[in-house]
Amino acid sequence: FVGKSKTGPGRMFELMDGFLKNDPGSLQKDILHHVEYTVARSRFSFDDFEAYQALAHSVRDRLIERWHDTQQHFKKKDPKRLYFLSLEFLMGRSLSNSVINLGIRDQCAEALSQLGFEYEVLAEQEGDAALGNGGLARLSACQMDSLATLDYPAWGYGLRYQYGLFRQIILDGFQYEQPDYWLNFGNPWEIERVHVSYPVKFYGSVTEEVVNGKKCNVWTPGETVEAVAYDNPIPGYGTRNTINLRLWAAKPSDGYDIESYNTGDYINAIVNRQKAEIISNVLYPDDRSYQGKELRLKQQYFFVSASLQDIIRRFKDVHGNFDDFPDKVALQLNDTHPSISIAELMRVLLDEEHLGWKKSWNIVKQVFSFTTHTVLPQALEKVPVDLFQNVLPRHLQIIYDINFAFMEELKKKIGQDYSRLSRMSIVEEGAVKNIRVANLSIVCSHTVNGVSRAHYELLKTRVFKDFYELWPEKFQYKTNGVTQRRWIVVSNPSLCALISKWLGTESWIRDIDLLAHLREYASNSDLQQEWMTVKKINKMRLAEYIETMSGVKVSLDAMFDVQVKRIHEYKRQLLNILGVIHRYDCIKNMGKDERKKVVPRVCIIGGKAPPGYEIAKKIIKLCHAVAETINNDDDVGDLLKLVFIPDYNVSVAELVIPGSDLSQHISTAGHEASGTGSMKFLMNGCLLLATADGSTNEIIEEIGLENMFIFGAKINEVPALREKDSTIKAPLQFVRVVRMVRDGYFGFKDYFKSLCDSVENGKDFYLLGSDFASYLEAQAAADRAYVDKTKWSEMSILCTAASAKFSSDRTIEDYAEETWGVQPCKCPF
Ligand code: 9GP
Repeated sequence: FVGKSKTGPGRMFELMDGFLKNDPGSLQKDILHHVEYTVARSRFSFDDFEAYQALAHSVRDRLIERWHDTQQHFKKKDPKRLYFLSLEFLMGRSLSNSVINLGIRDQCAEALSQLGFEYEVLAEQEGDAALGNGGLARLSACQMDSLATLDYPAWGYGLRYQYGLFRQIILDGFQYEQPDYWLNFGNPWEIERVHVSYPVKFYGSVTEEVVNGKKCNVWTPGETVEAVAYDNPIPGYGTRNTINLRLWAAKPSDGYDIESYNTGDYINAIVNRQKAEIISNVLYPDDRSYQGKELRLKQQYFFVSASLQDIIRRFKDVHGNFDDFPDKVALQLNDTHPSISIAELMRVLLDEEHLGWKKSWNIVKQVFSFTTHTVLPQALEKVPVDLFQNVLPRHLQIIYDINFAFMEELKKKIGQDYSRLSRMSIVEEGAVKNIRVANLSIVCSHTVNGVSRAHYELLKTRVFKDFYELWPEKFQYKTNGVTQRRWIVVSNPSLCALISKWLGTESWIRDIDLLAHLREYASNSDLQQEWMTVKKINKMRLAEYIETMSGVKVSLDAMFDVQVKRIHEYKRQLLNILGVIHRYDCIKNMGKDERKKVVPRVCIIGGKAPPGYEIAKKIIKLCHAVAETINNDDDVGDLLKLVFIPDYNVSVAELVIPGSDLSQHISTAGHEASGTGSMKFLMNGCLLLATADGSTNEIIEEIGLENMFIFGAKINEVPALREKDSTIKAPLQFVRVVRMVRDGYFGFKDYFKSLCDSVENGKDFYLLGSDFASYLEAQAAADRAYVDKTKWSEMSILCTAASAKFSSDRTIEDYAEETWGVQPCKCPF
């Protein structure tokens, strides 16, 4: 104990009345305590939101206890720790996940019901923590859950953006972006650590000086910003282990800058200091490209500099020198966003710890592992050298030195192959000189991971071919996974109960391989019936939501066919909409008898378009325009509905996914690195209509082609198809539906012209035309399967059974063993 207390630890514990108890009575007491003293409302009068806040604080108290015990245990054992560096985490809501992982959901519900509140209603009060764009960010959140559950000694580090991903508002079918000031009503899930803060420096100049008889590069920075820690406890399921997600917020530095005050302009001096906070203000809402943005570079450096200072401080608390650093520290680079940490660690070891180049480099190359999440060359970050020079002059020097050593080594291996040398160089020459951040990450990491087998193949043969040929041993892949805690237990409680009933255990929630035993009952008619009842309950929830959001009433007998994800041309929401137009066109041209055979569909699309991505925004508008026509056509009625779900986010996904019958993952083959949405749908017994892209190839192996609807060109066929003019191969149906849009059948003729142009006249880069016929065939196969209810329910059960491989628990175990070299460290309480 620090401080002057004469009270021993045992007595302290007694005074605290031991650990907090989890029975409904104790929870109730705590809730009321927080109503009165934290929320500061009278315990005789508080509303749903206040009750949510009090409940959240009661749960948080329990998280903090476990967090303390876990950190204490890690400190005592001093295991090798994993530090997961990511600029994005899409955590969603914390309450629902925390009460499940702590095992106190039912107790909370009972405690609340005696107070006159409903747990579900309170859970809805929480806004999403949306500190990320899409797949990469949600994957980080799933992986944190698995790291905690599997007892790994891990920490996450990121940025505490004031504004999360924008809110999507739809007006007249057009997307508008509104800021998501998610902290407006406070955030009970974080703990501000005012005493954990580090100075982060920018700009300035570097001079060569002699320090202690040695030549050194001395960086005199021009700006200092303070990074303050906000801790977010992440509880594991079925374990006391609770790990930390530390997010940094920028605050003006305390340092007294006499000069600016001396100018006499006190107000402006203060205003300028306040500008420091801009760094952690806003998340970049586009995962396609971040090239050349000063603020983006500052965000990246800000969070890695603070994180490394924190990591090194923790290490030095126990270790006298850096010899053991690689045995105690694994640094995971989640994409290239944190890769500047390589240069920063080098700088600290060289300039602050004075270890010399050889020793510093030897440490650096042992600690970093890098995972890339894209196949799109335009998404590989580049930073203009001029920008680097201005913002981080010392880091640029270090990167040049690393590159020089690398180029020398490479020349020895490959000789004077200048074209290859220039492709592999960390510095890109040209009119604008750039730092290629991916090259830096590969050169300096011991391992480079892809996120699915197909992605790995593309990395090897296309994206990083030169590097693979040089260092094949560096390249690995870890197929992505998602956490069953969030994506079944929290989001689909009825299915969770049903699975546990049939497996006779809840152990699958931690030991996902058990889920495969569902296969044994897939043809059991009792299970099938119960399974479909659960599906119906979830469809009812979703139908109610759709009606509230869009006013469209949908029939529960219809197949709910869903595509929810970021809107991108390569994800091909346009193919989906053109398919819906085709279906509509067919129905309109059918006779009465034929119509009787039509399988009714509710087509659901949701997702945000990056604000500056014109074509993506037009796709959203087209979806609304088509929906307007179809949904108001009495001639079609319940046979077809099209709805767009606005502001798609994690909590909306929790509602949509369990209520889906069919889901679409239809990217042009070779464009989706992995895809994780498909895994969530699969877990929830939803059939997949997909291209053989990303992880889908591995899903096929688990469930079999006969239980999916696979269509379209294969990855290796795409380049050749692109060579040809794809419109020549486009079938008549395709030409016809594009013409309907072009001719203004759905209005907005001029507005949609460029959208139509993007898939015709030899410009169909994403091959909608050449895949259209097989897409329609796959859709027809899904219709046929849906009619046979027994078959469909069996396939649905098989989907869930086949999803075991796609748990993030498996991904994390693979990373721990093959990449990070970390072991579980279980808190003994
Ligand atoms: O686009 C990929 C997606 O395929 C993958 O599943 C996900 C997680 O690895 O990362 C996505 N990438 C991004 O979100 C940004 O590049």
